[in-house]
Amino acid sequence: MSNIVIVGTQWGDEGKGKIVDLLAEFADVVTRFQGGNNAGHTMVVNGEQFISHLVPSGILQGKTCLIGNGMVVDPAVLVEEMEYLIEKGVRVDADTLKISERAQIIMPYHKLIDMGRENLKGDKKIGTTGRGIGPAYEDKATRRGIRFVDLIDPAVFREKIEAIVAEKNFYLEKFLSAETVSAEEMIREYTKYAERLAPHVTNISVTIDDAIRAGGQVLFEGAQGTHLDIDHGTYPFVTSSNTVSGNACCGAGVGPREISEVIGIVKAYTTRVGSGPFLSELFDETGDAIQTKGAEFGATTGRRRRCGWLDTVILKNAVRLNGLTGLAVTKLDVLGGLDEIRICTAYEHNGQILTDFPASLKVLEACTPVYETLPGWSEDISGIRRFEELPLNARNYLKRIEALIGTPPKIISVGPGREETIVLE
Ligand code: 2SA
Ligand code: GDP
Ligand code: MG
Repeated sequence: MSNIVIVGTQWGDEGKGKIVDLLAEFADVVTRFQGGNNAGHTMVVNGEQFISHLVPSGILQGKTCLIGNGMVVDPAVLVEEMEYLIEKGVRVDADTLKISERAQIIMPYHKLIDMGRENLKGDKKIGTTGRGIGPAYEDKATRRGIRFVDLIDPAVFREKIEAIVAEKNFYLEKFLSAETVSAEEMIREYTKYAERLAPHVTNISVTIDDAIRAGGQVLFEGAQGTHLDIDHGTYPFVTSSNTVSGNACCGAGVGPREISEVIGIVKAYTTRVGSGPFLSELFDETGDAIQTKGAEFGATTGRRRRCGWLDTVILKNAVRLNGLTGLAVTKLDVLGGLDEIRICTAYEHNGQILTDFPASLKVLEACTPVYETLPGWSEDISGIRRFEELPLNARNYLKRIEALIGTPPKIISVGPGREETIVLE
């Protein structure tokens, strides 16, 4: 039995939802540990598509799903997502969905501040999802956040709201010229969520510990990607949480000795949504073709994703930062039909070759990508289920990735469906 962390290696949207749903068959518990409804995780089962923003991607496999303490949760979105899943016939009750009593609550003022700040920044904006993620983590760090344990206690909730509302309104009105909020309206609205969600609120660290002691297997589902990590990503063009595997421990309440495997999800090319550096970005018809064939639109906001070649400088960074034990390479099918495929293997900066990802955005902006070129394949590979049956050039592409970053692919995904998968070993 092993407890596995699954993380994105690039800038998110690598296909974590699909791989978590697939691996959840063998798990007992699936937990998210960071982020909120900025995430959009897609699962396709029997041709039907499900997109989850807060509920872990193990829910379709009927597993116990946990919302970790490291998350920031918009209760309106959670309730809506639960109703959507129930309507689709998925079992969502107090046994299959548990919420950490320590998870932070996203309030209406967090969303208004997020959007207000982005508007003020104009073309310097981060390109956030506008879901209030940054401001909610900010209040957590400055110890003014509201947690689920507070939400479900009416007196505590009222006290916390009344203590903060004047300050939030001052900032919204005077600094952001944004609309303000009403304490009474928030209390009225959030009381409904509290009543709906209270049966699900518990200590999920204990739930995980009980499962592990009973010999069960736990999957830790990362959101966003390694290069959106608040410490290790392309700061300040990052999200406001730690997305790397180490945060699975903090964000779910387990010790590091419980983790035995870390799988990095690698999209066979690179995408990014929002602003920020992206060295191997394509601005030509090849980029457009990948964007169209890969249907690269944000699963939360619908924004068009920027597309480019695979970049092994960032992948090597992800291997080290997450301690990856294996890869799941997704969307290999999307590269079919290209004459040539390029891999960015290093960056050139003022005549020097860099193979470690630089921290300075100024340095990154002055870098140019160094590429190697491999021959492509023309076959449709979406029906292939065995590695040996892949076209030679597709196999060579995968072998080259392994050689460049030193970590083996364990799963190859050739389509969005759960079954469109090649499992190695
Ligand atoms: P935020 O909202 O504060 O977390 O935004 C900060 C940056 O993090 C990026 N970010 C994402 N990048 C890729 N995928 C994400 N989820 C959605 C998806 C995105 C969407 O699954 O497609 O629908 O637009 C995600 N969430 C946050 C964000 O673009 C900013 O660059
Ligand atoms: P996540 O945030 O990492 O879970 O990824 P998203 O769900 O935001 O985006 C991945 C998109 O690619 C979704 O629309 C998936 O259905 C789709 N997808 C996943 N794996 C594959 C694959 O191997 N091939 C193709 N063509 N699509 C895939
Ligand atoms: Mg996504």
